[in-house]
Amino acid sequence: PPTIRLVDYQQPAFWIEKVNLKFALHPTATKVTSEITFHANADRGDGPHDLRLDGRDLKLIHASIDGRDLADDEVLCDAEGLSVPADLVPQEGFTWRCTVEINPEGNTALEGLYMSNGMYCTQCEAQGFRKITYYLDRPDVMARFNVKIEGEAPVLLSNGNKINHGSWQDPWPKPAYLFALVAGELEVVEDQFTTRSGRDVVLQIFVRKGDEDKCDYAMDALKRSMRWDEEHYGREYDLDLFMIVAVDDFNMGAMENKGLNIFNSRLVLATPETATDANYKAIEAVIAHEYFHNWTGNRITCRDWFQLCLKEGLTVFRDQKFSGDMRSHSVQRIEDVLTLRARQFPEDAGPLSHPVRPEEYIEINNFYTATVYEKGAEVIGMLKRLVGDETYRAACDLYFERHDGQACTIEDWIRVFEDVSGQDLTQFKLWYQQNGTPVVSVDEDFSQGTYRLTLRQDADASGHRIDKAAQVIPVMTGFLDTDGSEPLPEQCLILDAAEKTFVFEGLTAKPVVSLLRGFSAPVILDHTMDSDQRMFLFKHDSDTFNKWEAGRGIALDLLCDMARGQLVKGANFADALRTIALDGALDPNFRALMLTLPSEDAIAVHMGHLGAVPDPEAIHRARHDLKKTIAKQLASDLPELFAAMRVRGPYSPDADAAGRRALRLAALGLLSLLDDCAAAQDLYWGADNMTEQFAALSILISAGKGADAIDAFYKQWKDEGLVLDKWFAIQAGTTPPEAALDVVRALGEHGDFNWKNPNRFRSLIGGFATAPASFHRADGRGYEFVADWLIKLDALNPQTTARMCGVFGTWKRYDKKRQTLISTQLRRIQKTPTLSKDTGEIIGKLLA
Ligand code: B3K
Ligand code: ZN
Repeated sequence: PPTIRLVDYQQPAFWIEKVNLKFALHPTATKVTSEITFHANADRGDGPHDLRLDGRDLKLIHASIDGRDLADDEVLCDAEGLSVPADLVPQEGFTWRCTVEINPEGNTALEGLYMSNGMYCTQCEAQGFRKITYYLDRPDVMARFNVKIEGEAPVLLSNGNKINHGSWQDPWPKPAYLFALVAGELEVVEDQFTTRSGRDVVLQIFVRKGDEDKCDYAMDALKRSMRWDEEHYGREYDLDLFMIVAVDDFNMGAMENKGLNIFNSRLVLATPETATDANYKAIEAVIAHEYFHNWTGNRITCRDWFQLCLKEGLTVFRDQKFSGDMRSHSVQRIEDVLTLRARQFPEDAGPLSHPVRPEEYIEINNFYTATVYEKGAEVIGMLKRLVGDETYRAACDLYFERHDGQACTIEDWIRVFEDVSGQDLTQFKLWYQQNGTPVVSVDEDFSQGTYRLTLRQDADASGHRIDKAAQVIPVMTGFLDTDGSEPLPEQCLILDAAEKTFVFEGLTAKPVVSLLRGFSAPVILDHTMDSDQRMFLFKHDSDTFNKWEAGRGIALDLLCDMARGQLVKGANFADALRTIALDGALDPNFRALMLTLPSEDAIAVHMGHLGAVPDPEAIHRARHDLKKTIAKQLASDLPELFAAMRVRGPYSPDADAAGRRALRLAALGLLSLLDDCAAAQDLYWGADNMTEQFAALSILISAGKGADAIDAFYKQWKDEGLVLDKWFAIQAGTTPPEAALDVVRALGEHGDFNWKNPNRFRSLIGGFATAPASFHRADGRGYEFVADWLIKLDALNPQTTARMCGVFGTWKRYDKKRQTLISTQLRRIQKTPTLSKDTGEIIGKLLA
């Protein structure tokens, strides 16, 4: 398959003004008739041009240009589309009509038009529209769509305004990737919203019968998102109708189709009994994310797919700030950084590393990555910090004003910031162009009242950054005296050279420096501190992020030493942790985060930084042992903490209640190491909400005491697909490593393991592959098991398969024996005769 390159971008030879689509729905033989008005692209100035349209898996029935039917030999079809020779194409403009036949039921890739549980639905981003009809399937071609749907179903939906049953008109020009169609027997939950300029908008959530009572939270989150975007970005909704549809078979989380968002049902449906606090939080974030795309993505879209971060990085940044406003900014920041470090840092340090704006791809679906999304959001955060809040808002205003209705590039985005701020952002732009995570190292010197702080930026251990130019790194910095007071105001140091020294005068003693407060840049901070310094910051830093970070640093050092077989005393740490856990002045959610030890994967990464080869089994044991040390230190406090954090009254998913539950359950996790899971058993059998029921189940399973609860849980929830996903995932992810493979093998045979459903597949296979000590078992059987499933799924669903191949992304960090076992499996996958281009690209990179 060919490599597509950013430098090769060229505008299309023709633009599209208008599209009329007619769908005659049939499960295996849907007929799609399109009437497309093309006109010449005056900017091209070359030609004459063939008409070249994208199309895949389409059966062409009939085609005409300006009413003249084209003969078979006048249309040249191939695997990627069709061409009509230039001499048959009126170059100034023409109307193309064609009818194709497609098979929604046979579409297991879930891209284009497909069926999920008897309902028709679409997924067109990035290049699914070409599986619906022949088209210029590229985001810079924006057109007005009219849609007519003929079918039996009582609900027939498409984008824009409803003209009558099955007939839709979208007044806003859009690229084909934002097209959507839904048809089926669906129930609707309705509400309304009045925009600040007085437009009444009908809000509808479509679900399967029986799920109507699970939409309250999503609806509420939608209304809060709409208000937030008005207040914080001045963005109003622009149609009279906003629809969300929940579907069970979906490759990703959700999709921002114009006026008709389609969601994985796990990100819409929630009741206290079936959804956890984490589920509620994710629903709120993703509802907001997709809604925010209406301006950052839809009204202003991407010129080409290399610019994906233009909409995704910005929209993630927006949804993170929204969640922070709804909940707690300090907790949100810690969680966002945890995600970044868990997903993006390893990606950037391994064979799948790419810049926030990639310069080449084989399959664009492989580039919906943590780098484009999460690092893309970090880049926006830095930009905002560098220009200041007011300038940021003014630049965004200018962006919306200048580029509304256009398909844009990162250059357009940077330019509004340059125009508004007067700053030259050429160097800043390197964040979009250079891959790898910068490492910032630190030197300090203090003499006669003068404190010198030298910051350096370097290549990371993976070597990706060798020979790269220095980037602009904002380092928020605080200074502490030995009594915890701050002798200097916090400041943002700008490291924009390979090395820079910052000088501070008039200090009476060497300060304890608190660097990279709030995680002000996505870098690895290499700041050698002894444990006393760390402990000092852990106790005294006024920046909650760095307070947390200091505690985490201590824990990581301890865990690494333990995993390397050293005898360590965690008592000091456990004692400091105890003070924080019991500090009623601190947010319970923050205290819960503090009590949660770094993940096994994070420990492996840290060992890598220290030059050690991680042993997944030793890490698993070390983590367990440190937990036990902490539990013992807190022994007398835990029952009380557990009881005190109980939330009385009816369940509410709000941040306060969720934070208390998080702390309560963290306490329970520790307590269960001392009381033989007695309290966890009680909670499991008495729980009245899924958050507590599921947490208790997880504790019981990881202690090897879950048998009864596992059975009961299944019986209780076997008819609730989303809860059953949890049942598969928790067993795959928390069964003790010795037993995990047998358990997932058996679950793979379970009657409810519908592996064609992406949620179910991810629950079981993904759940197992992200439990390091199970997946990386020394005999390599974990790798073999996962590879078997990936090969099987690839034949049906390349997108979900390729994404899950990422679980092998960190393979080079392990020992030679494991590396050999993994590469054997990767080669086996690669040899699959029918291997998809999606999976082929990822495996090729992993093996390169
Ligand atoms: N834009 C979609 C993602 C599409 C993924 C295509 N493989 C959802 C989102 O980011 O909001
Ligand atoms: Zn998005």
